[in-house]
Amino acid sequence: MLPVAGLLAAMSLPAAAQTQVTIQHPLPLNSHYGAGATAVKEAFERATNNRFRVNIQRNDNEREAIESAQIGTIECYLGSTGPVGNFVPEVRVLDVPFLFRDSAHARGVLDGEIGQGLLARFQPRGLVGVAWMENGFRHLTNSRREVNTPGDMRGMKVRTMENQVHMRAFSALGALPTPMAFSELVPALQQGTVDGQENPIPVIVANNLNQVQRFLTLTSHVYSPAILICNPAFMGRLNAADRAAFTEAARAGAAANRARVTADEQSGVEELRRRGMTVVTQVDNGAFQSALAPQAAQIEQQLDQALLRRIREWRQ
Ligand code: EAX
Repeated sequence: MLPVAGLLAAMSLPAAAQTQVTIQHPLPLNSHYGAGATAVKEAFERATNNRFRVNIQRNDNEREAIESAQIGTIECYLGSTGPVGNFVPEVRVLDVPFLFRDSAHARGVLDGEIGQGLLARFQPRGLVGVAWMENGFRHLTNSRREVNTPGDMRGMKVRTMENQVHMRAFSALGALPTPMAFSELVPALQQGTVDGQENPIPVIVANNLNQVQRFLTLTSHVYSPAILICNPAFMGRLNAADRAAFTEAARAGAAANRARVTADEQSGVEELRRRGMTVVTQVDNGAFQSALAPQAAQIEQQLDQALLRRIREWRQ
């Protein structure tokens, strides 16, 4: 609820006088991304006395939304880093399966000098990496059978994000990776074009993927960052105070987004069981890591190995 001053300011400013800022993200408003975007909106509008109006829109094609932020048809994208490696190749280092030990490790790396150094790589690519957020650890769902071991995935058509590292990893596990935008996922699952997909619990719950997937295996095979990316011209038009306010609002967004991921991960598995999914909780991650090992070395050879080492060695 806006304080009275905020309401008076909002009432006093004709909409035309407000600078419009559009943030697109791929999920329902009632999701971990919606929570983050709403927190950015409320913090930035309050800090600028409503001189800016933040419009939150859903666009479930992440690559398209990032392209729109790059050319300036929207101001910002909030979503997973899935397709980001196609724009900023250095970010692919974050896509390596089993790289992060847990959320604390991932959040600490991203909020520290390693993550801030990666954000600096966006500017030369015509984007501004404003803040890291979170999608969560990804798990496998499918419509065919329980998956307890890598062998159970053999021949399974699995939708992946348009992400080269993920595609190579699923090939190494004997699956048939099928990359596509999130916007195409549910129709592909409904039509049987693919048997399975992989996403964090918050995404599975928010999109009711239990309606098109019977089995969930808690593989935690890769940590999926999210990110707030904005258009350079938009950021350049902000004066120093407004830019500081926007950066602070992005921090508030990250806190709200991560809190919602934590909550969804705590309640989501039971909720998916309640909705009828069969959930494999005891997963031998070592078996999946061993199955990936031969390919992992090749995948990592094409990435910044010194940075990978720093990430693995990072401690609180
Ligand atoms: O960002 O494409 C995906 O599977 C993403 O995880 C989803 O759009 C949420």
